[in-house]
Amino acid sequence: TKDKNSYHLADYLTYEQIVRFLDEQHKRSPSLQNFTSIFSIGNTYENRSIWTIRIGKPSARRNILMDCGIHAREFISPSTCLYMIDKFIDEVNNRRPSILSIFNIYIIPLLNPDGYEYAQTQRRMWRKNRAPNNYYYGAYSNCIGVDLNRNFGYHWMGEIFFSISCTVTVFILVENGASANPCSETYAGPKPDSESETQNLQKLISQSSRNWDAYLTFHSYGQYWIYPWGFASYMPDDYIELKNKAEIGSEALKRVNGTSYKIGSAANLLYESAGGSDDWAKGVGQIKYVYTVELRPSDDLNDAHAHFAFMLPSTFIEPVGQETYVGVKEFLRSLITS
Ligand code: ING
Ligand code: ZN
Repeated sequence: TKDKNSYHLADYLTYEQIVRFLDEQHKRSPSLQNFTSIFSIGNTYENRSIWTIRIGKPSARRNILMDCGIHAREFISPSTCLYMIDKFIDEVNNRRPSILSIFNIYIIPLLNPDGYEYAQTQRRMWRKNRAPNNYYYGAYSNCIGVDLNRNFGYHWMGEIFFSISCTVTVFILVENGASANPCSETYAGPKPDSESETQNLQKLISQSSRNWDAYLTFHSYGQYWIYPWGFASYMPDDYIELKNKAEIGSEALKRVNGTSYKIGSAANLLYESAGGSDDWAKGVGQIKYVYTVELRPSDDLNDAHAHFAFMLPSTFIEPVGQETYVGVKEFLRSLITS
């Protein structure tokens, strides 16, 4: 029989193909259409809709949020969200929606479509969004784009920035993972929460009556399952619980293809950097289980696939999607009893 998944597994999709894919997924079983809904959380700078799909039984009371594609060049991230959407809808169609009778799962497969489109058509290594940084937008540069994962307003640009207003401090913080220079890859924006992509995600998290059990944001690469904080090297009070659940997820993930993940806080495992969506989701959004998942490949140069970095060939879409889906599902299962 024809593989109904071949359409999206063969290659990395364009924004337009992703929109069509979501629509097709929603229409897959007309009799179960109230299990899914599609809506836009708002527009990007270039006026693209940021599409979101909800999957879950109408009676499901708890809510999970996942996003992909905050960074343009990390193509394996949106493809993994699409893979998971397909698999969660399979569960609905096969009438074994155990997890989906408890959780509504909201998935935003591409938070930064402007950057993604640009990376696909113009410059493969583009990371930021595509907002201009000119006078009218509160910045003074011809360089384009804000790093959305430095723009979130929880300890934005580092906490010391606000408590001690001194040029030297600012300079040190610039070295610390978020930049005040619009030409930098990690430009944090003219002010916290300045970008429409940032604001739209924040609105979904906080302006609704929903409360969220977990927020997972998918990036690449490195094979890390990361919990907060990114802005400082100390841990959240409940980090033991966050660590335990990350272990459950990553161990299940590993059983699929042998892919191993490292677990730790962002600042300890990678580098200190303020303004991430994960820190905001925990610090302001008050979501308990918050993770940044850095997908394949590994960044360990002894690993045969490390050299692919952001350019992971499309043959990896399926194995990465498959193992990530299993890991996420086990993680979600572990939340049911708690
Ligand atoms: N890595 C993340 C980044 O935004 C990170 C790492 C995660 C930093 C969480 C801060 C908080 O730099 C990639 N690959 O984007
Ligand atoms: Zn990233």
